[in-house]
Amino acid sequence: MAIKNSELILNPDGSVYHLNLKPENISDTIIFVGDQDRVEKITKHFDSIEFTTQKREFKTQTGYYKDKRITVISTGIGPDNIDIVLNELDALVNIDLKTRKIKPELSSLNIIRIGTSGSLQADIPVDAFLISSHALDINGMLHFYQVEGISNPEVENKFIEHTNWDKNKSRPIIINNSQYLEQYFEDKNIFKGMTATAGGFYGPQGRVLRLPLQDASLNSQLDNFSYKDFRITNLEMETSVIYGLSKLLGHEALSLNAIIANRANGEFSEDPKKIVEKLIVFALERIVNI
Ligand code: R1P
Repeated sequence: MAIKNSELILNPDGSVYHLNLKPENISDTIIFVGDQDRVEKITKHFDSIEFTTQKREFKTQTGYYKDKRITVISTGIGPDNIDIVLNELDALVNIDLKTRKIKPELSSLNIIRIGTSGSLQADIPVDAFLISSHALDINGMLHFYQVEGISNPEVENKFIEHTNWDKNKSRPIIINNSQYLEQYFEDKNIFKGMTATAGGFYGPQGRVLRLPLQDASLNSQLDNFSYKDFRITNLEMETSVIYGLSKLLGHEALSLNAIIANRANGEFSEDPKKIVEKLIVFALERIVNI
């Protein structure tokens, strides 16, 4: 059955509504960044750039780094934007935009997030790199999809018990990364751990300016959660929904974090731009092998 115009919205030129992209504009290997200004910090390393567009916070460039065709796209901040970016990217490869029908053979994208993040653990210092082995969703957007098959109820229940999680908030969901992609980024200097993804920067990450929190102890409960090999290493705002939607749609996803703050000891990187640049160079060198 054809997907209605109101559900899959296309621009007059046939591109998808928010991203302004057509199928030929993207590679199957896609780097996500939050900040639109970070797109060119990546593509400045490319040998050639064949395509550039931007609508709102969604800036996209596609080109070649060595022999690898790579697309870089900025998602802006937060889970709601990831819902738009992942659904529209998936539509570009898995829906025939002319007939508006789902293609009989589905394609899988390789998605690598290069983002910044705050460490929750004293032993994971500022300027470190961290691969999200799992993501802990404390935001709730994913509950609008059928997530039963991708969650980890045993660990989630331990987390709910440990934090005395308020029943008025969405149930936390834990999602695994892509083991397929992780093998390309193995390195003895990179930390690994479970990344918590919050749906906001202040209250949802335990920051108090003028508003009191529903649960002022949540950050310390995140820090000291420990069950089997699981501990929560860092906080940011996209990884769980990138992992969740990628699993549901059949794509591979991995989140690479430059640790620019340490919430455990209050430190902030003296040169966050430098550590992000270092992570970009590292990631590109590994992405060419995928
Ligand atoms: C908040 O300042 C933003 O920074 C982090 C968070 O996930 C959030 O998007 O990542 P990026 O630097 O990749 O945007």
